[in-house]
Amino acid sequence: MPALPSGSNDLSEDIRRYLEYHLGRFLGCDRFYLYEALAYTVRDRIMSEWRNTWCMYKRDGVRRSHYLSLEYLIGRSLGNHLLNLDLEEPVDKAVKDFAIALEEIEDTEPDAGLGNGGLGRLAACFLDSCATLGLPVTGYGLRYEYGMFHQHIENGYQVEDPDHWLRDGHPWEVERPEYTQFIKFGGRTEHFTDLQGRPRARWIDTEDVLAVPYDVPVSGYRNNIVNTLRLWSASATDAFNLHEFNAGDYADSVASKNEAENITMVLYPNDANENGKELRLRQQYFLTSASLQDVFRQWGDQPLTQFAECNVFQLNDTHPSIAVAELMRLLLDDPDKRLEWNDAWEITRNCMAYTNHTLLPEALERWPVRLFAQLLPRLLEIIYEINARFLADVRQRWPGDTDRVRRMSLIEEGPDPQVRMAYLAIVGSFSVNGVAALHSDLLTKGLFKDFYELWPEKFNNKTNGVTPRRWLAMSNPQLAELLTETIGDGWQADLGRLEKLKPWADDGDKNFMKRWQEIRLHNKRRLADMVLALTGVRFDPSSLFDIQVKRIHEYKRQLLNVLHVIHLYNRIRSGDTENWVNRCVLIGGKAAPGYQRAKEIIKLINNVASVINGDPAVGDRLKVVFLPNYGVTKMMYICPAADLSEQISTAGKEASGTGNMKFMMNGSITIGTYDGANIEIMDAVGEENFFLFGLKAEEVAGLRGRYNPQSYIDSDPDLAAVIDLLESDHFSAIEPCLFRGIIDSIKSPHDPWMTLADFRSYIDAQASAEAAWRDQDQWVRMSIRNCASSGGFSTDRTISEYNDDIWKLKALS
Ligand code: IMK
Repeated sequence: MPALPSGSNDLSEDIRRYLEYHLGRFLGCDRFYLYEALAYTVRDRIMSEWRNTWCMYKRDGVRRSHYLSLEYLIGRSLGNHLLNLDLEEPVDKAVKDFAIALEEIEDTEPDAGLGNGGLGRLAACFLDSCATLGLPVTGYGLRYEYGMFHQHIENGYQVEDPDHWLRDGHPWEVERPEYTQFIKFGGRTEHFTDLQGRPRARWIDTEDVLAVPYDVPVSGYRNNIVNTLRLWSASATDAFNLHEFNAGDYADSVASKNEAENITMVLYPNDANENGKELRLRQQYFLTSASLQDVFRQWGDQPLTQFAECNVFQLNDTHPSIAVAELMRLLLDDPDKRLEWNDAWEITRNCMAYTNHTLLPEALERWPVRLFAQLLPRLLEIIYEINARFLADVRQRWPGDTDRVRRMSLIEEGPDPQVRMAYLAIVGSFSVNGVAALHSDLLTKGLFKDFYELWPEKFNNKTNGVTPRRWLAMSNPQLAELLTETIGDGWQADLGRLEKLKPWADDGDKNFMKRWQEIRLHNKRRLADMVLALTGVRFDPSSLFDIQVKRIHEYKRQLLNVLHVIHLYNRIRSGDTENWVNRCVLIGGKAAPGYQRAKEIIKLINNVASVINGDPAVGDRLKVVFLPNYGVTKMMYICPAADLSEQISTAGKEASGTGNMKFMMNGSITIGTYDGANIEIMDAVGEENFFLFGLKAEEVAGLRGRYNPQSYIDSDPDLAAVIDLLESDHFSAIEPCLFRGIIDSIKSPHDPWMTLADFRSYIDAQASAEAAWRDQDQWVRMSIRNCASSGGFSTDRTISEYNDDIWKLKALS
């Protein structure tokens, strides 16, 4: 299959052909059709390498990895492929024939928002790095009809709108109905003896659903590799319909079709909170079973004894952890497999690897046993058997330690017994990793202590990263150009080379520093335009841009940011403005629709913003906005324009963070707590190029039970003034007491996030940031040093570590 020509004339001809002959549109049509025609034109240029790559991976004996994730936060694809295939220039030229700028076409592509936040975006960055490193890794996920909801703000409150991203078609996917799988739900199990006289189980009377795969290409950076993301879509089986249709109940039959197709209808919009809905468990099993069956389909009739040598499954958190039991089921029950328990268990334990992404105990998944019994009866039997054998080992290792047995059981006993999914994942895996050094360490000391004592060799760390193709080359094209001019090409796929920038900061090269600053100013103007368009608030690009964008969650402490904003406002009001640094504060992020407190926090931010922005005494000294509908594409405009990156979670709560890395890579300076990957960021760049504040994780833990927020208020007049202003309804004049709940929560001795404990040290760190800002030369050097030290936060490094320690795949580039 020959590659297609990619000169600008060839491209232009193809775009026209798609537009007129395929889409039936003409010049002057809606821009979206130009995007579609261009996307098909580019996709054509991917096809032959896609097929070659797939053929290489399919050869017998090639060890492969399968990344199982309920979320992939992909964002836009066109620009990413143009960069990877080196097509930016010819396409830029080709679209001129259509009297439109490439950027305008790119702007019509909707984000593929099949994820909530960091966990989903990490999966997308991982796929990018796997392709760039030429590793045989396939992503498996769900093709949600509705992705992450769109957020708009009404009267200061979040309102959710459905994201029907597939409505106008998705040009990057290829449907492959020939690889459809059957997925079972419900029914009952039956035990029998097979012809060899061995006990066997069958799962029968099930209601089956079809899983139809859609493949999305994942191109590597200029290496002719194209990996695959396979997304499953649920569809009713014909048999299922026919049955009721023949019985004469047409309406019921259509209704049951809906029930089946509901499975992949919508992404659950919860990030690091529990949810517990039956449909979510259906989604998890649907993804897992379809993907495992698909891997066995490809395995064909090769001997199962070699299966574990050639396959590894990486579980993105516990969401697909039912894979442990499902792999056992397939190996035990499938008529063409029928292994003995021990052989099946040996394979399973050698195939599965689990990544944990949270330290919040309340976010650990548990499913009611009764739900399992109803929905997945055969899997529950297998989980019981795994548990029985596992607990026998625990008893043998710690005789008489019944409390330990109770603690480690896969089943949490009680009035409504629960399956502990994280424990199932640990018991069934050969590797368990956290996502930053502190997080991995805390897992072995806290949540998973008992398991660490049993199997210390399973536990390891893989610090997260972000792909520098999207988060530097694409997001910050001007800086990318300066980098290439200064240190040469090649940093895009070897980010450690950014180190070579350090002398330019140390020598204080005037010309280089001037260009650095000009580029940052340009990026800030671009962001200011977006802020103005979306909020009506004018940001002065010469101000300090202070930015916190991430999901709204109490542990991430957007509230601490707000307290600082109110403190600045108080200073302006009291005339304490000597040496003032003008500041634009931007906060953005979505709240889970069921998370009331997070939604109140959004309302508070908006109310504080409107009071401050509307106060003529404030002027340009302080601007505050809540930026609506934060997502992947917004971040591409935001991270190159931030001066200060707010990473202010309660220490010991943010597993890693990845926004922190995007900001650093683009030359922002972090103000942050000693938490997650912040610690590694600070180690890489040096404490003098980072604004550190707040309690350490062990201090937070030590304070628990003795935390007395009132004492901080009593001893800190600035904090007292902030709380007074909040309590005076200054920001809720027309709705008195609107923020009572929030205020009470931070004043409570039981506040798990200990916001007031860090107030003073946060205010001081903000003051240090202002002092640094006043010396612009110094600030620019710090900015350069942050970018120069960010090489370790490329997912190329992360994925290399996954490969060296866990997957052990051979690169095929
Ligand atoms: C996030 C963590 O909160 C981040 O700290 C981390 O950087 C990111 O994952 C990538 O590792 C969603 C989650 C989660 C746990 C459960 C659910 N952890 C993260 N997102 C549902």
